[in-house]
Amino acid sequence: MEIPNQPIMVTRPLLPDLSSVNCQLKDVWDSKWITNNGPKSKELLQELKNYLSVKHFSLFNNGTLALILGLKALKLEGEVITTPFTFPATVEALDWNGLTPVFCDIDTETLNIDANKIESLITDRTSAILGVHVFGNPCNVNKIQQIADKYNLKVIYDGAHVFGTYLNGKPIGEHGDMTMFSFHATKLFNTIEGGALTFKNEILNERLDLLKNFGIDKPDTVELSGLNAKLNEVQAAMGLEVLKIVTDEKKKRYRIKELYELLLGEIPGIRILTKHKEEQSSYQYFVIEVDEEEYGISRNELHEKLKEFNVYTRKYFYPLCSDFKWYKNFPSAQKENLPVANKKVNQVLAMPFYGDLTNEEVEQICSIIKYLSKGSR
Ligand code: T4K
Repeated sequence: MEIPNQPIMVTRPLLPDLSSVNCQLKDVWDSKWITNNGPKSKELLQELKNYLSVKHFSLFNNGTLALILGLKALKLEGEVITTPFTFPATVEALDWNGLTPVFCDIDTETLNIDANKIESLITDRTSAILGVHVFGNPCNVNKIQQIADKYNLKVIYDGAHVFGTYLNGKPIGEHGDMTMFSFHATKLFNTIEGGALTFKNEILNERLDLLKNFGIDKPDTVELSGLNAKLNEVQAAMGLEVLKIVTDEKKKRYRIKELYELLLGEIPGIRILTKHKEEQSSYQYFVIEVDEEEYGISRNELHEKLKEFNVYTRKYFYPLCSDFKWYKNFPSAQKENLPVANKKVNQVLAMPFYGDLTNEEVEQICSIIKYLSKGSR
C-alpha cells in the first residue's frame, strides 16, 4: 500500500490563476476605491445573482456576519428552533441577536434538523426555525415551510454548504424567508472571506444595506444600530475570478466523488452520507459515517490513524453545539432529547475533497481505510 508523501488536507481553496487576479486588482488600484460598495462589489453582486438565479441578494464580509445581520433584519424575538449539529457560527448568530436556541434532534439520513420533531418544540415564544443544509444535503424544506405557515414562523437557512444547489427545480436560496451563503476560503466558491444572504421580502434589501454599514443612511442620518460587515473590493475581485472556474471545479469534484463512492462503497461499516445527485449539489464536502462494530475501529481512531498515513480528515461538527458550556443546561440540550445527534456526532468524518485531489490520492486514501478495517486484519 502506498502512503502519500505530501500531507493531504481536508480541503484546499479554489485559487484562480494569479495573473487573472492581478488584472482585477489593477482595476481596483487604478480606481482608488477599495471598499464601501465599490464597482467590483457591484459587479460581483450582479454576477452572483445571475449564477444563483436569485432575486434579492446582499453581500457581506463573511457568512457569520451575514447571518447575524439577517436575523436582526427579520426582527426576531424569543426562541428559535435549530439544530445542534452545525458549525458554531449558526447558533452564535442567535446569541448575538439575544435569541434563545431550542435544539431539535436531527434526521438519521441527512443529519439535518428532523422536521418531524420541530412541532413539539414550538411555544408561544417561538419566532423562527433555523435549519442548516449540512454538508450540502438539503433540509426537508416542504415540511418545514408547512409548520412555519401553520404557526406563523419565519424560516431561515444556513446555506454555507449549498452554493449553487437546486432543490425541487428551484435555486435553494429561494426556499424559506432567508438563506445565508459562506464564501470562506474553504468553501466551493470563495472570496477569501465573504458571505451573502438571499431573501424573499424585497424590503429587507434596504435594511440590510443599513445594517452592514453602521446603520448610516445619509451622511448625517444614522437610522439604526448596525455593524461593519461590508465585502471589500479585493474580496470582490477574487470572487469575480473564482466564479469563472467554479463550474469546472464542480465537475472535478464530481469525478472524485464517483471514485470515492466506488472504492469506499465496498468497505463494511463505512456509509457515505453525501450521495448528492449531479444537478442538485454543491459538492462542498464528501462525508462518511463509521460504524465501529462493523468497521472494526471508531471514527476517532480512524481519524487519528489516518494522520499517521499523512491524511488529514475533519470531525465536522464535533462537539455538538448543544454541548457548549453556555447551552448544556438548557432542557432542549439534554442528551436524551437529542439521541440521533449524540450518536452521529461520534461517527461522522469529512474526507479530503477538492478538485486538485488526484485519482491516485483518492485511491491511496481508500486503500488505507480498507487496510484499517476489520476485514483486512
Ligand atoms: N455555518 C456553517 C454551517 C459553516 O460551515 C460555516 C463555516 C459558517 C456558518 C460560517 O461561515 P463564515 O463566517 O466562515 O463565512 C472552516 C472555515 O473557517 C469555516 O468557514 C467553515 N464553516 C468550517 C466548516 O471550516 P476550520 O476551523 O475547519 O478551518 P481550518 O483553518 O482548519 O481549515 C480547514 C482546512 O482547509 C485546513 O486543514 C487546510 C485547508 N485550508 C484552510 C485555509 C483557511 C487551506 O488549505 N488554506 C486556507 O487558507 O473552519
